[in-house]
Amino acid sequence: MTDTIFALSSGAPPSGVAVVRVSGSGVRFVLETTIGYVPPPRRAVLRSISGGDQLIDRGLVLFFPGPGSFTGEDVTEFHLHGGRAVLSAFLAYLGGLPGLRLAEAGEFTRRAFDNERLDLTEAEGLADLIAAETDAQRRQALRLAGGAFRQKAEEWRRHIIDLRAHAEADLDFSDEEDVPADVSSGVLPAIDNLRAEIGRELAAAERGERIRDGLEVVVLGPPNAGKSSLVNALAERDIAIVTDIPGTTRDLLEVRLDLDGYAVTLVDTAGLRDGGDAIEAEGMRRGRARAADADMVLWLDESGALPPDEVLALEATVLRVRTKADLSPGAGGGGISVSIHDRASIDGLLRRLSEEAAGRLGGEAPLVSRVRQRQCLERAFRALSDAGVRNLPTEVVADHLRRAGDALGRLTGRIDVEEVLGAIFSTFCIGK
Ligand SMILES: Nc1nc2c(ncn2[C@@H]2O[C@H](COP(=O)(O)OP(=O)(O)OP(=O)(O)O)[C@@H](O)[C@H]2O)c(=O)[nH]1
Ligand SMILES: [Mg+2]
Repeated sequence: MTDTIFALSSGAPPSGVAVVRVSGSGVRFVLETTIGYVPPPRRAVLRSISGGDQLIDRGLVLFFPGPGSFTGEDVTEFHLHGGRAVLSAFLAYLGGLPGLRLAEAGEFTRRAFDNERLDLTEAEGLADLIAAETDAQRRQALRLAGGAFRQKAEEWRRHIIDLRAHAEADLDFSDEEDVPADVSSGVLPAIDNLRAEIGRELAAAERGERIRDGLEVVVLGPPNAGKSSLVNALAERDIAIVTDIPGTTRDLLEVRLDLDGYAVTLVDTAGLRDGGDAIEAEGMRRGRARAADADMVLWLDESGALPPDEVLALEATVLRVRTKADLSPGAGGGGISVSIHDRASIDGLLRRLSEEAAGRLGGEAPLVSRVRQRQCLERAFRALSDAGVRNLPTEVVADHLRRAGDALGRLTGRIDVEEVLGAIFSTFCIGK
């Protein structure tokens, strides 16, 4: 028998209402001691809630009997007033009951997973849904949490098991005359089809990961070009220090933007120039390193000059921006002209960035949104590629198919080592 766990599942107090969730075999006992009886399943009851001999609060209480609950165990929810004293009294009381302890991060979801109420991709979807900051992230997470990826992965895995059975039948009966010698002739095209289908999901994976993690846009340019001023203007927050002294910014500064539902991380950097002191040089090194992995670089320059070769050589899309347009209106130079004193020019640049984000991340949401998921699919893809090679001995084909199936089993978490699961669930918040 496992411990009965409890936690505050709603946000930090004070709040109007706070939800304390309890899961495990001790739930009925908790209900008996706090409200005097076990309420009917899934019906909210308004009750005085006491801890020992003192009244703690009055609130709604719900009981979800296992196995049809979120965790698969008996679960109860107390909807209390979200005051600090209310919560600390109630949590202290629960912690003093025999067999009860505070839940660890992600432990409710972990129990749901262990009891097969959800698979690993759905658990990841739930974590993403809680972390989602933008609409595209929310939609993607909801799809994952709803089982879209699990269903696909299970369908693929069943198909692979089926193909393996065919290949192995071929193996078992190859001596028997009444089974045709080319049993596997239907297997190879089926392997190729499956491989192509998984390949299509892999091709969309980078987009899926970007929706989740956000596009990286790094702001580069000479010192004093107005990089920090522009970052502040785009974010409409005073994040970076701005002075007329060249070399003001040294550390990388990040700000998250929500551009029409797409998450973007905007990074301010130290101005690029020859020389500068050791601190500035380190700042430039960090800026260059960040730009090397960026999706987009905004090259800022007062004159609208072309970026240097090192910037043009970056993999990122480089967008030229002429800054301080108010100082030399109508001046030439390529790229987009902006001035922090002209809101319309800032909004124009934001629109341009939104278009770029929508162009890269728009369309139907991909199934893959995490490196872990992509790696599992890649393993399955490689194993299917190996299995699809012509003229292989049947037992070799069967073994490659087994590897492909195992990779999908790891994706959904049905096959895995404890430490991987531990690492994933520990990233959840407490109370989830
Ligand atoms: N008139 C005008 N001044 C600007 C504009 N943008 C920035 N400035 C000024 O230009 C100076 C430098 O701005 P910063 O934003 O600190 O420039 P930076 O590129 O971050 O500089 P470093 O961090 O030193 O590399 C400050 O005095 C700003 O007030 C603008 O659009 N118009
Ligand atoms: Mg700066």
